[in-house]
This record gives sequence, structure tokens and C-alpha cells, in this order.
Amino acid sequence: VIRCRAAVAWAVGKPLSIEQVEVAPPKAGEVRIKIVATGICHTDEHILKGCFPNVEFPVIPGHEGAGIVESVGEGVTSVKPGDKVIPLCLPQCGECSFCLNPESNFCQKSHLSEPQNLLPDKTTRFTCKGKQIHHFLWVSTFAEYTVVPEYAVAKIDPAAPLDKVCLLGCGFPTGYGAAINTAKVKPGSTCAIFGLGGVGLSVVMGCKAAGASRIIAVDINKDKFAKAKELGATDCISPQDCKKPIQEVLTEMTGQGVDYSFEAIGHAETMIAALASCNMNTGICVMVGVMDSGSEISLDPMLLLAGRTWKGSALGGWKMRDCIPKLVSSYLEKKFNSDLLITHTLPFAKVNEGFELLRAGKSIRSVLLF
Ligand code: COD
Ligand code: ZN
Repeated sequence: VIRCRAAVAWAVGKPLSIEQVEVAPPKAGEVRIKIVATGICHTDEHILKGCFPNVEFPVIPGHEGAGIVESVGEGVTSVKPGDKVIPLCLPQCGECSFCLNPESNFCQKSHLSEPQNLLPDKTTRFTCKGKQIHHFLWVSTFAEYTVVPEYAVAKIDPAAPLDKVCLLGCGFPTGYGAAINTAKVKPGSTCAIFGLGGVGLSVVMGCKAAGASRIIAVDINKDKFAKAKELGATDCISPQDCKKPIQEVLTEMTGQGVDYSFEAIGHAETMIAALASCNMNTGICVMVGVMDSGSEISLDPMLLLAGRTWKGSALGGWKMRDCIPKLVSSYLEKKFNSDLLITHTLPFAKVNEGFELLRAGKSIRSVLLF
């Protein structure tokens, strides 16, 4: 058993509290990882607010981390102590029908099929003050040591800087892959991205990498525009500055609407606006943001009648265990620069300050260092 620090969410609406926790050794098929760095993603904030009722408290959140294998359980062959790894918030078991299908990435061992509040054997490896603490998406990266199933770990290049590639655990691949894999943006096309957080800005980078000629970035916080331009946006618009609905503005700007639109906020109104902003015949709208669980959208089916496509994208469509190591290699070859998303680097003890920066719209990504 290792005693170390972790940020525990004891109840909905409470700030995280840094605690001394006990982390049990990995059982068969599990890996214990020393987390070196972790990003703060808006999904962690959703968890603290209680937006996903299937997440059980007390819980150790965090799902965008990178670290080093400390020990492995019986039967683990793909990683060994000392390997640099990224824990995967979307596993790849390699055996379910979704893993076996080359077209899909959403493994059946993920939280949409079964809760990931406990490890697969239905027990937790975390305790604190005599209480059992839940895992989050099996990865719980807000802990100095965490235990995950082997099929939720990707071994990465030993040259990778962990304080930078932690973003490749969630935000960057989610947005970048939504453009490259889900929308399959074509060279010379027009794109609109709603929401310029870490995820939306990664969509901007994906559209640019795919050769889009016009990339229109939409956010109500104009402080995000400078970064969006730096990453490839050609136009930036705040819906609050427009006299007409944003979908009409985008349609006028592009003639018939953009070829590809993306929603990276998680609100019903912006999902409908993004859908209506793409060309009614051939436009593709990709939903990346997730709404509070239980909420619904009402939609005029006429929006789809002429041929528009409305799609969802989770973790950018990447099969995580296969693709994250390749993305790390592309990062090292400087094929993209996800470092530009990191606005703050803080010691782990300042985790709540990191959340304050996110809530105030002052950060893109804060990286916490242990
Ligand atoms: N119109 C335009 N922009 C808006 C509006 C609005 N009405 N409301 C908010 N925004 C902007 C904010 O100003 C902000 O810039 C941006 O939207 C949101 O950015 P962040 O930094 O708060 O959030 P991200 O980028 O970290 O995450 C956003 C998601 C929506 C992707 C995230 O919250 C989410 O839903 N995640 C689940 C989706 C997923 O697959 N995640 C992978 C595991 S997390
Ligand atoms: Zn995330």
C-alpha cells in the first residue's frame, strides 16, 4: 500500500480537498501508475457540480494525466515498471465488438455501458480516513498514484515530456480527432467551431491540419480569440455582438453555411445553432460537448431533411490504446503543438485555483504537477 496525496471530492458542490490516501497494490490485470502531471478539463468541473449522477461520491476526479508505471499486477505484459504511460479515460479492451470494428472507438468497457466508479472487480484501490473512495472513469489522475486496468493504459515514447503530453489523455485528441476522424474535414473547406476551450481550440487545430481554408471560431468570451487566431482561426465572432442569430450570420458569411460545424460547449442552444450553421445539403455537424445528463434537445427535423448530417464524437474517434502512442510520436515530431493550449502550470496543491481559473474563463488548460 502506498500513502500519498490525492484531491478528493467528498460531495457534490464541495471544493476538492487534498488528502492523504492509501492506494492498494494492483491486482491481476491492473497497473499502478505514479502520476507526474494532470490537466484540468471542463468534464472534471461537471463532476464536481454533480452533472453526471452515475458518478459516485466520494471520488478522486481527473482524467487527463501522464505518469510512470510503478508496479504491475499478475499477468500484465504490455507495460512494466518505469514505462511512461497515459492512463486512458476511454479504454480499449480489444475484445468487444466495438473494439474489433475498425470504424468505432467507444469500447464496451467504457462508462456508457457500465459504471467506472469501481475497478472491473467491483472494488476500489483508494481509501481515505477509513472510507472507500471511488475511482473516476477508472483513471483518477488527481492522485499521486492510481490503479487502472491494463487495457486502460497506453505506453508512450520515453522521450515524451509528461508535463506536456498529459493533454493527449483527453482535451487535445477529443477536439483534434473530431475534425480529422469524425468530420473528416477536406482541404479547402469551411468550418465553424462553437466554444474555444481546450477542446474547441483543438478542433481549430484539427481543421487547420486538415487544410480547411476558412475556420470561423465562435465564443462569447472574446479573450479566447487571440489564441484561436494563433492556432489557425481565420475569423472570430461573439454571438453577443450579432444582431441576428449566429446561424444566420454564419450562413451569410459563407453563402450556404459552413461545410463542417462543431459544438464544444455542451448546451442545447449552441448544439442547434451549430447544426443550423452547416450547409443544409452536405453539411456535417459534430457534437463534441456533452450536456448535463438527463437533458434533451428538441429539434425541427426539417434541419436534416435536405441531407445535413449530425454526428457525435467521443475522444475524437481515436481507438485510444492504438492511437495515443502514435499521437505522442506526432507531437515529438512537431506535427502539432498542443503546448499552446497550456496557459497555466501549477503545483498540485493549487488544484482549486486551477478550477477557479477555468470557471473565470482565464485558462485554456492548467497543468498540475505533483
Ligand atoms: N456560446 C459560445 N461560447 C460559449 C457559450 C455560448 N453560449 N457558452 C460557453 N461558451 C464558451 C466558453 O466561453 C468557453 O470558452 C468554452 O465555451 C468552453 O470551454 P471550457 O474551457 O470551459 O471547456 P473544455 O474545452 O475544457 O471542454 C468543453 C467540453 C464541452 C468538451 C466538455 O465540457 C465536455 O462536454 N466534455 C465531454 C465531452 C467529451 O467527450 N469529453 C471527453 C472526456 S472529457
Ligand atoms: Zn476531458
